[in-house]
Amino acid sequence: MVFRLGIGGPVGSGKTALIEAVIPELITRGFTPGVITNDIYTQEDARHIRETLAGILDASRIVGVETGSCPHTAVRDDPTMNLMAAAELCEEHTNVDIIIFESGGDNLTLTFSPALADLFVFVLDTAEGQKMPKKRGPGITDSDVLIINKVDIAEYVRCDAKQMCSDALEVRAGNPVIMTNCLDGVGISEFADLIEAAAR
Ligand SMILES: Nc1nc2c(ncn2[C@@H]2O[C@H](COP(=O)(O)OP(=O)(O)O)[C@@H](O)[C@H]2O)c(=O)[nH]1
Ligand SMILES: [Mg+2]
Repeated sequence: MVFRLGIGGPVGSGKTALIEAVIPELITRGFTPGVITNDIYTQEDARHIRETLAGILDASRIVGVETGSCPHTAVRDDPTMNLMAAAELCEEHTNVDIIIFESGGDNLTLTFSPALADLFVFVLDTAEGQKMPKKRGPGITDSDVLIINKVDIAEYVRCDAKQMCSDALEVRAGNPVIMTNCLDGVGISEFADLIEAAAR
């Protein structure tokens, strides 16, 4: 059984960086991951992950899907392209036990089809503004895990990250919020704990 993780969130919030940070941690914990990225016109994120994780994750385990359409379509409305990419990945690498899907960057309304993801992770960052959790949207209220990334730069963008976190917790009915710095690894083992708990 392959566990599937869907990572969505606004453009630039740090979805790719989160994947690059958590994969080595998942490998250390005994997982054999694969990654599928969604970009509208390119495979830029797949290329970035291959480069960052060179020597850690084999390039053939990182697949770029060019959706050619709005990210919602490819991961929520009709996930066929992603389901096919996952099937091919698992055929080529029969030992893959966890697949991380990165959606194309989008606004607050993105969600993953339950046909595609077992665990839905939504990524915000402090530079988008402290106000974001108050604006709600299904990623913020209903995701299984909400990440508030770029805690390292909060002070420079006049964002009170702790307040942002408590505003988020208030609308999430007890579901977790993790504060991260994906470039330095802050919060990543906490994130891996939640993945491990859900996957096993
Ligand atoms: N300072 C800081 N920059 C970050 C962090 N995470 C990602 N970034 C940077 O933010 C930019 C966008 O990140 P990326 O992962 O490509 O975002 P995506 O569009 O959501 O996949 C890149 O320049 C990253 O290096 C973080 O925790 N702190
Ligand atoms: Mg990305």
